[in-house]
Amino acid sequence: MMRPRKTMIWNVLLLLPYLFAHESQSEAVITAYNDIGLAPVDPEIADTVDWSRHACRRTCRNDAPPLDCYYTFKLESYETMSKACYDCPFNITDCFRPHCVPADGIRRSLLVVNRQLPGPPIEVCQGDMIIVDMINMLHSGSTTMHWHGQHHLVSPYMDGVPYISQCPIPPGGTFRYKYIATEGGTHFWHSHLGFQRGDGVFGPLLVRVPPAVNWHKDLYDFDEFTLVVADWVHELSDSMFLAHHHANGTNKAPNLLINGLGRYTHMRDENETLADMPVLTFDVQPNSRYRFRLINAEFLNCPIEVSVDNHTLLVISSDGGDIEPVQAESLVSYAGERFDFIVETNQPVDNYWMRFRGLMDCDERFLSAYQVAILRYEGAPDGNPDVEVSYDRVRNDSYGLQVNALNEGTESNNSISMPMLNAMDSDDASNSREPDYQFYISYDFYAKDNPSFHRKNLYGFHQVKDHKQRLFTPQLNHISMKLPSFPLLSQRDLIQPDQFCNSSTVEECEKNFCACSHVLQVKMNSVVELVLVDEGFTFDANHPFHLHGYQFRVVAMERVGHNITVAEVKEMDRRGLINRKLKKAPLKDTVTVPDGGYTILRFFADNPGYWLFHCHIEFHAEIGMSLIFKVGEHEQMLPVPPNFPKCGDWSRKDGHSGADDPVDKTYTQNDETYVKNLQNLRNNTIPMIPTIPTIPTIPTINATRQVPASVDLLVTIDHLVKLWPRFMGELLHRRPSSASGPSATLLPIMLACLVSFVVNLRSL
Ligand SMILES: *[C@@H]1O[C@H](CO)[C@@H](O)[C@H](O)[C@H]1NC(C)=O
Ligand SMILES: *[C@@H]1O[C@H](CO)[C@@H](O)[C@H](O)[C@H]1NC(C)=O
Ligand SMILES: *[C@@H]1O[C@H](CO)[C@@H](O)[C@H](O)[C@H]1NC(C)=O
Ligand SMILES: *[C@@H]1O[C@H](CO)[C@@H](O)[C@H](O)[C@H]1NC(C)=O
Ligand SMILES: *[C@@H]1O[C@H](CO)[C@@H](O)[C@H](O)[C@H]1NC(C)=O
Ligand SMILES: *[C@@H]1O[C@H](CO)[C@@H](O)[C@H](O)[C@H]1NC(C)=O
Ligand SMILES: *[C@@H]1O[C@H](CO)[C@@H](O)[C@H](O)[C@H]1NC(C)=O
Ligand SMILES: *[C@@H]1O[C@H](CO)[C@@H](O)[C@H](O)[C@H]1NC(C)=O
Ligand SMILES: *[C@@H]1O[C@H](CO)[C@@H](O)[C@H](O)[C@H]1NC(C)=O
Ligand SMILES: *[C@@H]1O[C@H](CO)[C@@H](O)[C@H](O)[C@H]1NC(C)=O
Ligand SMILES: [Cu+2]
Repeated sequence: MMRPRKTMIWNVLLLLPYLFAHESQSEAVITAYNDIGLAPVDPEIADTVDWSRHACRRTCRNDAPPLDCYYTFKLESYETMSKACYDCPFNITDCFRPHCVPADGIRRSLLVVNRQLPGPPIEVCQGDMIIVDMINMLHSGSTTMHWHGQHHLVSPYMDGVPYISQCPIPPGGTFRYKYIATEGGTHFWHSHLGFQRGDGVFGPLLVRVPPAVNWHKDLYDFDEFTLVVADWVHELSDSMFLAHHHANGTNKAPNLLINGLGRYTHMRDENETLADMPVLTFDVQPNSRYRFRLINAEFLNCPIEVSVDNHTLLVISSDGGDIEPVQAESLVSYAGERFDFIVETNQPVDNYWMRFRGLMDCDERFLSAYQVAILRYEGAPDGNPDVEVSYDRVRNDSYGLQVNALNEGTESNNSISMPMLNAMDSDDASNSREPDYQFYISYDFYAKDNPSFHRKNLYGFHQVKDHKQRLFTPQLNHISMKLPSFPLLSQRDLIQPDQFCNSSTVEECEKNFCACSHVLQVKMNSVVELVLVDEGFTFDANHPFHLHGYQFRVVAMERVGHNITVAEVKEMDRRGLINRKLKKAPLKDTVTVPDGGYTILRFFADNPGYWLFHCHIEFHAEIGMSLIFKVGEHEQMLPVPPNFPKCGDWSRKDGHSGADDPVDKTYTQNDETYVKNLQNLRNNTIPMIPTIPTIPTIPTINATRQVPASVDLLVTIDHLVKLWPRFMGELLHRRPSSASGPSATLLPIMLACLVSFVVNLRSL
């Protein structure tokens, strides 16, 4: 077995001729449709237009001006295999009728945007303005939309995190998201509220870049294919969550969907005719190279192993950060991650399986969840590949190693872990400066009386005899996140001095259950190192972590043993046993940590604001497996646009909508306050309708390029001056060194920005 590093070098060497051989190829062609979306789209027709024909989906050119790209998203509760599906799957055409959400053929309730699953794709060119009118048509339940992978350098309040960047959008409410697509690459949008992502509220967000800043443009001929993977259960995720957290219900997914399609069981009609649900099929030409953009939109603990029979994957990018290409036999992706890979159709004309195999909670110990898609060469019959397919799969090492394997770090000889990959982008402050802060963030599942699921003396953790019904609580540094009742960023004037906590302000949280607003504060322009430690005592689990507002460098990742403590990791580091690979460390925004091991990240804190850092498994994040980075001081954070929706806690005695109790150790409901409030209500001394966030109008964020019509001229100028270099850096920083001169594409953007900046100054 070759050592991984050698293998990688070998791979890169193999690629060099490849790079040059195709030097003359032009960029991959994306067809421009020029149909819809250059002006706001009427909500009436939002669920009947074909969003994949959006005018912003086009070939990105070096010298083309950016566009304003409009989308109208209607969020609704809905049903799979509804009457819109007619005879699906007995008539396959019917499965693709408008508003038919076939999923895997099992009828269930779900949530959809514009009655499709996945939701409408957003496909733009870097520098475009994305404008999404989010209409919440749920009967009950609020929402927010997060643009996973975008950093919102000049629009932090558009990050879509409830109680951090904005108020939840109430049922019946509308909110206009508006931001510049600065981060090129494969991203996705998804609801950040509750478990809505698990119920279907997600879709692709692809930001293509012009050839001058596209490192790998010569490695592929077509850039048309997106793969959105979802772990699929057969009930609403709310009811699954409740059954698992309060009783003996399962938290394991039985199936996966690829772009909303998949098989589960044979379907049978009234005459016992059998039919299979349709699976995703890619029609390809022989001897071509196809770029696939893989998005892991999952919500449970179900890492996916991806492979294509008889083909290799050339992995070129992850989370929007291009890497030196590596040839892989397969790759593993975790919830929230994206990978771009190229498949070369160099095999005999035939049908081939693309396999998606669930690991961890989806593996053969549980329900063996897997799914397939078909790679169909032109000229191959219209059917399944001849090979039988099942959950089992044999790795073929002659094709290469696996990338990002489960619970394997740089110690592994059988896989290529993230720190072994090399970023295409040049080194920057994040990996060339000594860190100003180092934070250890450790976690496990703890046997604590988390009052949400175990009430002391009633059904305390150890009182419950049926071990299946004992709920271990996942926590970061022994703290469960308790979000405030108002958004920290947009209503920061309400923050109380003692509102935040962290491991240095709390006590005895290893024994007791602690919940509070967990905040780590760093100064602007500091380098931050995070040492994530998965202690690994309780379960063989695995958590992918996502950081908002930034990309980080993955500088180390190792599985040490079945279990490990922070003290042991510190000791290893002191003794020089932890090797940080700083040079060319890959840039990502979501990363896994081996169970019983660590992953070390570094980022340069130049984006001021409150940014969430959390496990991307919804069942974990929603019960507090998250913390917040406060970067910079309030004065350094961008002002909030005028009329930005507000919300908060209406029940305070002092009438001040405000801070939660700093630390909630034992969860004592303040009965006195409650009763008083109730009396107040009865006496009608305070209005019956609390000040819920009503969002009657779309907040008027001025339509000009990037300066919010701000409240304070001085603050705005100050901010722009500070953020300008970073913003330009964002747009420019992926320029390959080989590109000729400064990117011509970006000059118009810069000019547009400058003009709009001046215009805005005038208008203020
Ligand atoms: C299948 O459904 C389509 C409409 O969705 C219809 O045009 C076609 O005739 C149907 N095929 C059969 C065999 O019924
Ligand atoms: C949960 O408990 C019930 C009995 O209370 C039992 O019938 C059922 O099989 C259990 N489910 C699981 C997943 O263990
Ligand atoms: C089932 O068979 C009956 C009798 O042949 C036929 O009338 C009916 O249309 C069939 N149903 C379906 C769904 O094909
Ligand atoms: C794919 O690979 C398998 C195993 O190497 C081989 O048996 C099979 O013939 C190949 N399929 C095609 C269509 O070449
Ligand atoms: C692995 O792939 C090679 C072709 O690259 C093939 O010759 C060999 O039979 C495959 N091995 C297995 C176990 O399929
Ligand atoms: C990897 O290979 C090296 C050298 O052959 C060996 O010392 C090491 O133990 C191997 N690591 C694992 C995890 O097998
Ligand atoms: C911990 O919280 C306290 C109180 O909010 C704060 O002063 C301190 O800076 C925090 N520590 C870190 C590392 O952020
Ligand atoms: C920790 O891991 C070791 C093996 O590496 C095992 O022997 C031990 O039982 C584990 N400890 C706990 C508490 O699980
Ligand atoms: C509400 O009314 C009750 C009598 O109906 C009175 O005792 C109480 O003091 C009132 N509470 C407030 C807050 O005014
Ligand atoms: C945006 O700003 C322009 C001037 O820069 C002004 O004319 C226009 O009314 C503003 N639009 C909104 C929606 O505030
Ligand atoms: Cu987790």
